[in-house]
Amino acid sequence: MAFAPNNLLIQRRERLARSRFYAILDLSYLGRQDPVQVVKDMTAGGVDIIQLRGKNASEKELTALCEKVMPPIADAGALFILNDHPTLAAEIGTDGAHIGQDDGGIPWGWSQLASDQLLGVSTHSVEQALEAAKDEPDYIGVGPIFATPTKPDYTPVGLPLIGQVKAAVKMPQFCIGGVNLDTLPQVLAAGANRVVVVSAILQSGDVLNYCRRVRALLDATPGA
Ligand code: TZP
Ligand code: MG
Repeated sequence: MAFAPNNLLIQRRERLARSRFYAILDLSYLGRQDPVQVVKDMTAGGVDIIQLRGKNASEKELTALCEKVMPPIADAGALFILNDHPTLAAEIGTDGAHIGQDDGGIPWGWSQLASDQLLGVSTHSVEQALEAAKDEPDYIGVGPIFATPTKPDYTPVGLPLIGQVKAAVKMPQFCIGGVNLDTLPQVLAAGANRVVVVSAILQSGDVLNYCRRVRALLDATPGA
């Protein structure tokens, strides 16, 4: 970023640097679950960052949902990121926004956000990670590691990309796509330090217990 980081941005970056467990409140998996209870269970279960992802939701719906889930997330000391809508994220005052490769680019993302907000970007190859690194987002997503119904149009990148991206760029990287309790040991063994879990949590039937078990596996594998 071109300007000097302010205190809130520094604090958010410090919290991001300590974060290893990122969960997504993806509205396509929420069903009849209460979003406020879900985020409370996620944070009680050890989630560090929660993203709201509502591909079919209007800005009005997203705003209303943010207003509901932000207080319990903040009370629990977790970070809250809005997917796809940095302009709205700035209006609402989230901790940050996440954009994909087709969303207008990292400089555009920064231009929409307030100076104290975080920006993350999805990457799907070493080349994209290196390209993203030039614009210094706060973190990157790396994946989808495995095939996933949450992103059905994407070809899985496979476990080897984890080590390749880790060697290529230094910013925090969150491995995503098909990460669940069964696959997490392989993802960690491949060198991942930070992971994102979506459908496995929301389809588990017990968000608190599922998150606790993911957290326990992460804690048993010290971050590199
Ligand atoms: N970006 C890459 S894979 C993915 C996103 C948003 C979805 C991951 O979801 P799941 O259900 O944890 O496989
Ligand atoms: Mg997007």
